[in-house]
Amino acid sequence: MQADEGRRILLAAPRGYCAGVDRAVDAVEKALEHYGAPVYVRKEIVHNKYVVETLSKRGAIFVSETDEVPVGARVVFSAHGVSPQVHAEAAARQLDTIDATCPLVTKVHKEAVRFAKDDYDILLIGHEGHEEVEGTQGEAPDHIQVVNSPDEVDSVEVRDPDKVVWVSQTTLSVDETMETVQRLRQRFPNLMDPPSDDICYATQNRQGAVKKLAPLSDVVIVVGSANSSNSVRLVEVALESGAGAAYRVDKADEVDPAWVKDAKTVGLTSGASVPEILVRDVIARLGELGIGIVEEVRTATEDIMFSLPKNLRADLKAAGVQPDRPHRPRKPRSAGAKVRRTGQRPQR
Ligand code: 0K2
Ligand code: SF4
Repeated sequence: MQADEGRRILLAAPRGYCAGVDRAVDAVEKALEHYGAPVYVRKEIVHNKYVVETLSKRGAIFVSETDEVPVGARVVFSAHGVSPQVHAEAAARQLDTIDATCPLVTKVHKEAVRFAKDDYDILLIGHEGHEEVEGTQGEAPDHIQVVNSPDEVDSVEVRDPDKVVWVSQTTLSVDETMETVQRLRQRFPNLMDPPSDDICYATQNRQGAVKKLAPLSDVVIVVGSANSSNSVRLVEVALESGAGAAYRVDKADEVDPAWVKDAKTVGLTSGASVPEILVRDVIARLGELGIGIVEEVRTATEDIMFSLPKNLRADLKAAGVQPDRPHRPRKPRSAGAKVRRTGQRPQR
C-alpha cells in the first residue's frame, strides 16, 4: 500500500530493553558462549517469548524449578529475582548459579530484609504469583503481605498500625500504586515510605512516554508478551491517558489491519523485555498498511548500564575475555521511514 503522508507513527522513547533486561539476556548469551550449551535458566530469563525462543535455539534450557536442573550443573536466575529458599535449593544441588536478578530488584529485597529486621509489617504492593513478588516476599515471609490493588487495602490487617511500611514490585503502574499508597495511608497515617522509588526508572520512563503520545493517538500498539507485567501496564496507561484504543502484540503479524484502518496516528511502544527488532518489524508492518512516517516522542534519555553478574564476569576476565559490554544504542528507524524527533527532555 502507498504510504499516506498524513498518517504517522508516534514512536515512544524510551521503550524496549532496560538495563536489567540487557544484563540478564547478555548473561545467558555470554554463559552460552563461554561455558557452552546447555545452560539452564530458572523461569523465563525475561518475560518475552521471542527472547526465550531465541536463547532456547542457542542452547539455553528453561526450567520451572531448580530440581529440574541436573546436580552440579550451571543455572541462571532470571531478572525478576529469587527468594533465599531458591538459593538454598540450588546450593543443596551444588548448582553453579549465575544470578541475573536486576540490581534494582535486589535493592527492594534488601529493603524488605532491613524492615523485617526492624520488625515492621511490610505491605508489598504487587501482583500475587508474579515471580518478582514471590522472590521479594520470600525474603521475609513472616513480615510481608501482598497488596494486589487499591481495592485490597480495606482487608489489610497489621499488628501495629504505627509500624507499617510499603514496598513494591518494580514494574507496576505508577498511578495505580500511588492510589494504593494513598488508601493505605488513610488507614495507616504513619505508613512509612521506602527509602527510594521501588518502581524502577525504566518502568516510570516507559509509562511517561506513553502518557505523552496516547492523547495524540487513535490507536496505541504495545509490543510485549502477555506475561510481561510492565508491557501490559503500558496498554492500561495508554487507555487511561486518552488513546482511542490500545493493543498488545508479541510480534508484527499480530497487528490486525482493522485496528489501524481509520487511524491517522498510531502510537507505538514496547515493554522493558522487548528487543528492538520486534518494534522495527511492527514499523515495517504499519508501513505496509500505509503508515510510513515515524515521529519519535522522547520524554527521557537513559544511559544506565549494569555490569554482568560477578562470578560470570570473573570467569570471563580469567579467560581473557573482555566482560564489559558496549552500550547498545537504539535506532528508531525502519527502511524508508522518515524520523522526526519531538519533545526531547533529558532526565536520567
Ligand atoms: O514486567 P515483568 O516484571 O513481568 O518482567 P519483564 O517483562 O521480564 O520485564 C523485565 C522486568 C524484570 C524485572 O523487573
Ligand atoms: Fe530492572 Fe526495572 Fe528492568 Fe526490572 S524493569 S529489570 S527493575 S531496570
